[in-house]
Amino acid sequence: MSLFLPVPEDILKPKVHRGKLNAKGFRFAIVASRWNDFLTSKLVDGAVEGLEGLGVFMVPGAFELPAAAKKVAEGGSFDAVVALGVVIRGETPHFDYVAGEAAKGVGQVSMQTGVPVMFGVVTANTLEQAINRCGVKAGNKGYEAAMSAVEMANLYREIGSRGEEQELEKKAFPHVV
Ligand code: INI
Repeated sequence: MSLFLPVPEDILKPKVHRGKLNAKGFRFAIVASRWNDFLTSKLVDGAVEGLEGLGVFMVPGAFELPAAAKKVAEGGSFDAVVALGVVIRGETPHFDYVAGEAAKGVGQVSMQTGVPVMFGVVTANTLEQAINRCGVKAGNKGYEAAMSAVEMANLYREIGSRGEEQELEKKAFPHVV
């Protein structure tokens, strides 16, 4: 005879939280660079397609994206920020500094502000690679970043409301929690 009670299978399964892809009711900001504008504008078009409640903020180059994203995130008016730009490798190490700072900075802003900031910057070795990632052969990285922003905004809302639920549980059942 088994000493163990049968446990319903679904109790053992962890609940997987995945942000919905529904942009309704959220506000999104796009920060985009003017460098390589003929391509960056395609990323902005792609992102705009997937978002609502939009504010678009232009900066000179990808290097300036993190600072502008931080200002926007700290303003408290937006649920997520999408940073868009195109950096193409040239003959000098300049690419590495610009692309590196943009990537690192965007990540830092996300962590520091608690507002999800997407990295929708195309970093390409050639002009052809960049063109393909701005809506030609390899998708539109602006649209993809926008979808990630929608997913993260939904997920953050869910995580936040789970925290509130737990606070209520603690108040209602202090002897249990
Ligand atoms: N900015 C870009 O967004 N893409 C590039 O390809 C680029 N290149 O090649 O130089 C670029 N440079 C400008 C940089 O982002 C800053 O705006 C500038 O250095 C002033 O801080």
